[in-house]
Amino acid sequence: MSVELEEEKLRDAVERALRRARERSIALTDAVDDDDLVRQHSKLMSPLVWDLAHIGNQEELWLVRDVGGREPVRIDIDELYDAFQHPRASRPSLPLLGPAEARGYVREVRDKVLDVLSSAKLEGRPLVERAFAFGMVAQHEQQHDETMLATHQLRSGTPVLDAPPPPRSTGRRLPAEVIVPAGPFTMGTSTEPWALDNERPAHQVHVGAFAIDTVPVTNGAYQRFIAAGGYDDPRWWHETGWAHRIEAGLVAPRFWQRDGDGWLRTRFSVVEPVPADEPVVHVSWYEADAYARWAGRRLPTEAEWEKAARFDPATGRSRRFPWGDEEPTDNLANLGQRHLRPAEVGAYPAGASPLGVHQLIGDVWEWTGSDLAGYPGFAAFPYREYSEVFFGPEYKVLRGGSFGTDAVACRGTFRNWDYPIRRQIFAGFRCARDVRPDELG
Ligand code: AVJ
Ligand code: FE
Repeated sequence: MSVELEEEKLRDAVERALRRARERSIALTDAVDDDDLVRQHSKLMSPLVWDLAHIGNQEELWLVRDVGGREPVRIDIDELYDAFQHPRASRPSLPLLGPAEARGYVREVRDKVLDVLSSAKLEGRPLVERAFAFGMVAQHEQQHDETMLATHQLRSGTPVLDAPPPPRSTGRRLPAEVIVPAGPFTMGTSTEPWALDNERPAHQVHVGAFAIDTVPVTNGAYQRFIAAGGYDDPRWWHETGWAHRIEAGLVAPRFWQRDGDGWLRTRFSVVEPVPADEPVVHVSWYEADAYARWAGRRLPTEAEWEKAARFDPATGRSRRFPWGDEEPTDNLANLGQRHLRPAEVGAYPAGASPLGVHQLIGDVWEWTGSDLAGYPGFAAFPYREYSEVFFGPEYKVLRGGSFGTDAVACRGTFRNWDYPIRRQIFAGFRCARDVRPDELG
């Protein structure tokens, strides 16, 4: 392929990613009235109208001013939309752009960006190499779209979002777990064009033999933990987790309520029975950790999760995704807010990894046992506040993306993080365990 043609394809891919993100931002903000847009639905979240203008402001900073070298659109509002200046809880009291202003602002920025895209050099400096800055901005918008979806889940009122149900399980019986033999594998990436700084560089990691669940832990399995008194027995809980469980009065995943002997959940304002075969969602790291200990298991480390997802024993290579190097399609993973819930376990056989681990990508974010840290050779790029300032023991890593995550912000190397008490994100988990040498055959 000629260089010109390749570059044209790259510009088209950028434009599609930006347009897809914007369609979603508009759908999520047009779904509610203005009053709802400016209201804070939870102390944990920004008003939706803050997310919208913040998306535009980041796009302006990186693509209009830096890449494009153009005049600022609104230099006066940078401080309002700097996530480090104002904690989420204080954002409703700021003199924010109103709904109409915010919509006008993001439109104006986007018009300039499409113009910048038509002539920007896509090589020469790291920020623009293979359109990195554009990819970063599309991912940023989609990350906030997932955050806005979580805000919708926290919102009370009449239902406003709707989507077709995900595919059902094939019903084929799967083994409970998969054994991953000991040995090195390549973790992270140095070649993925739009990978963020914390996914880099690629490096060899030696991982001991372990077993990992074929599918995420289901609501049905999680209900057995509850029924067995799992929330009342400190033996299963991390010390800090037990203190939190008592203080916060945790008895079940967030959004669940008892219904006789069973459970109901509220999902985007609809109350429905908890489906036994779907991955559990809206649990904290502490709850996941306690469940695993109760089950005689543990959470996988981040390296174990990534090896289960990417390692191909036939070639020794690490793939971009469990199924191979091709971008996700509808039959491979439940991503992109096409369905507003996780799919039953066993619903995506084509998306399994070479070792036979299912639904690693999509459905629910998966808590790992690991703290967020930089890989050996980590270099903050293009700003320390994307990830470096969060490195340390306060944050636990999540992997794999959820039904609310867009494909542009999800791959085998992608890393997410949150505090171990958080439950508003679309997070579940799967378990792992050490294996004895005699199990390796
Ligand atoms: C990587 C999802 C933890 O939402 O705080 C958005 C992504 N960074 N704007 C977050 C992010 C800056 C980030 N997470
Ligand atoms: Fe942001």
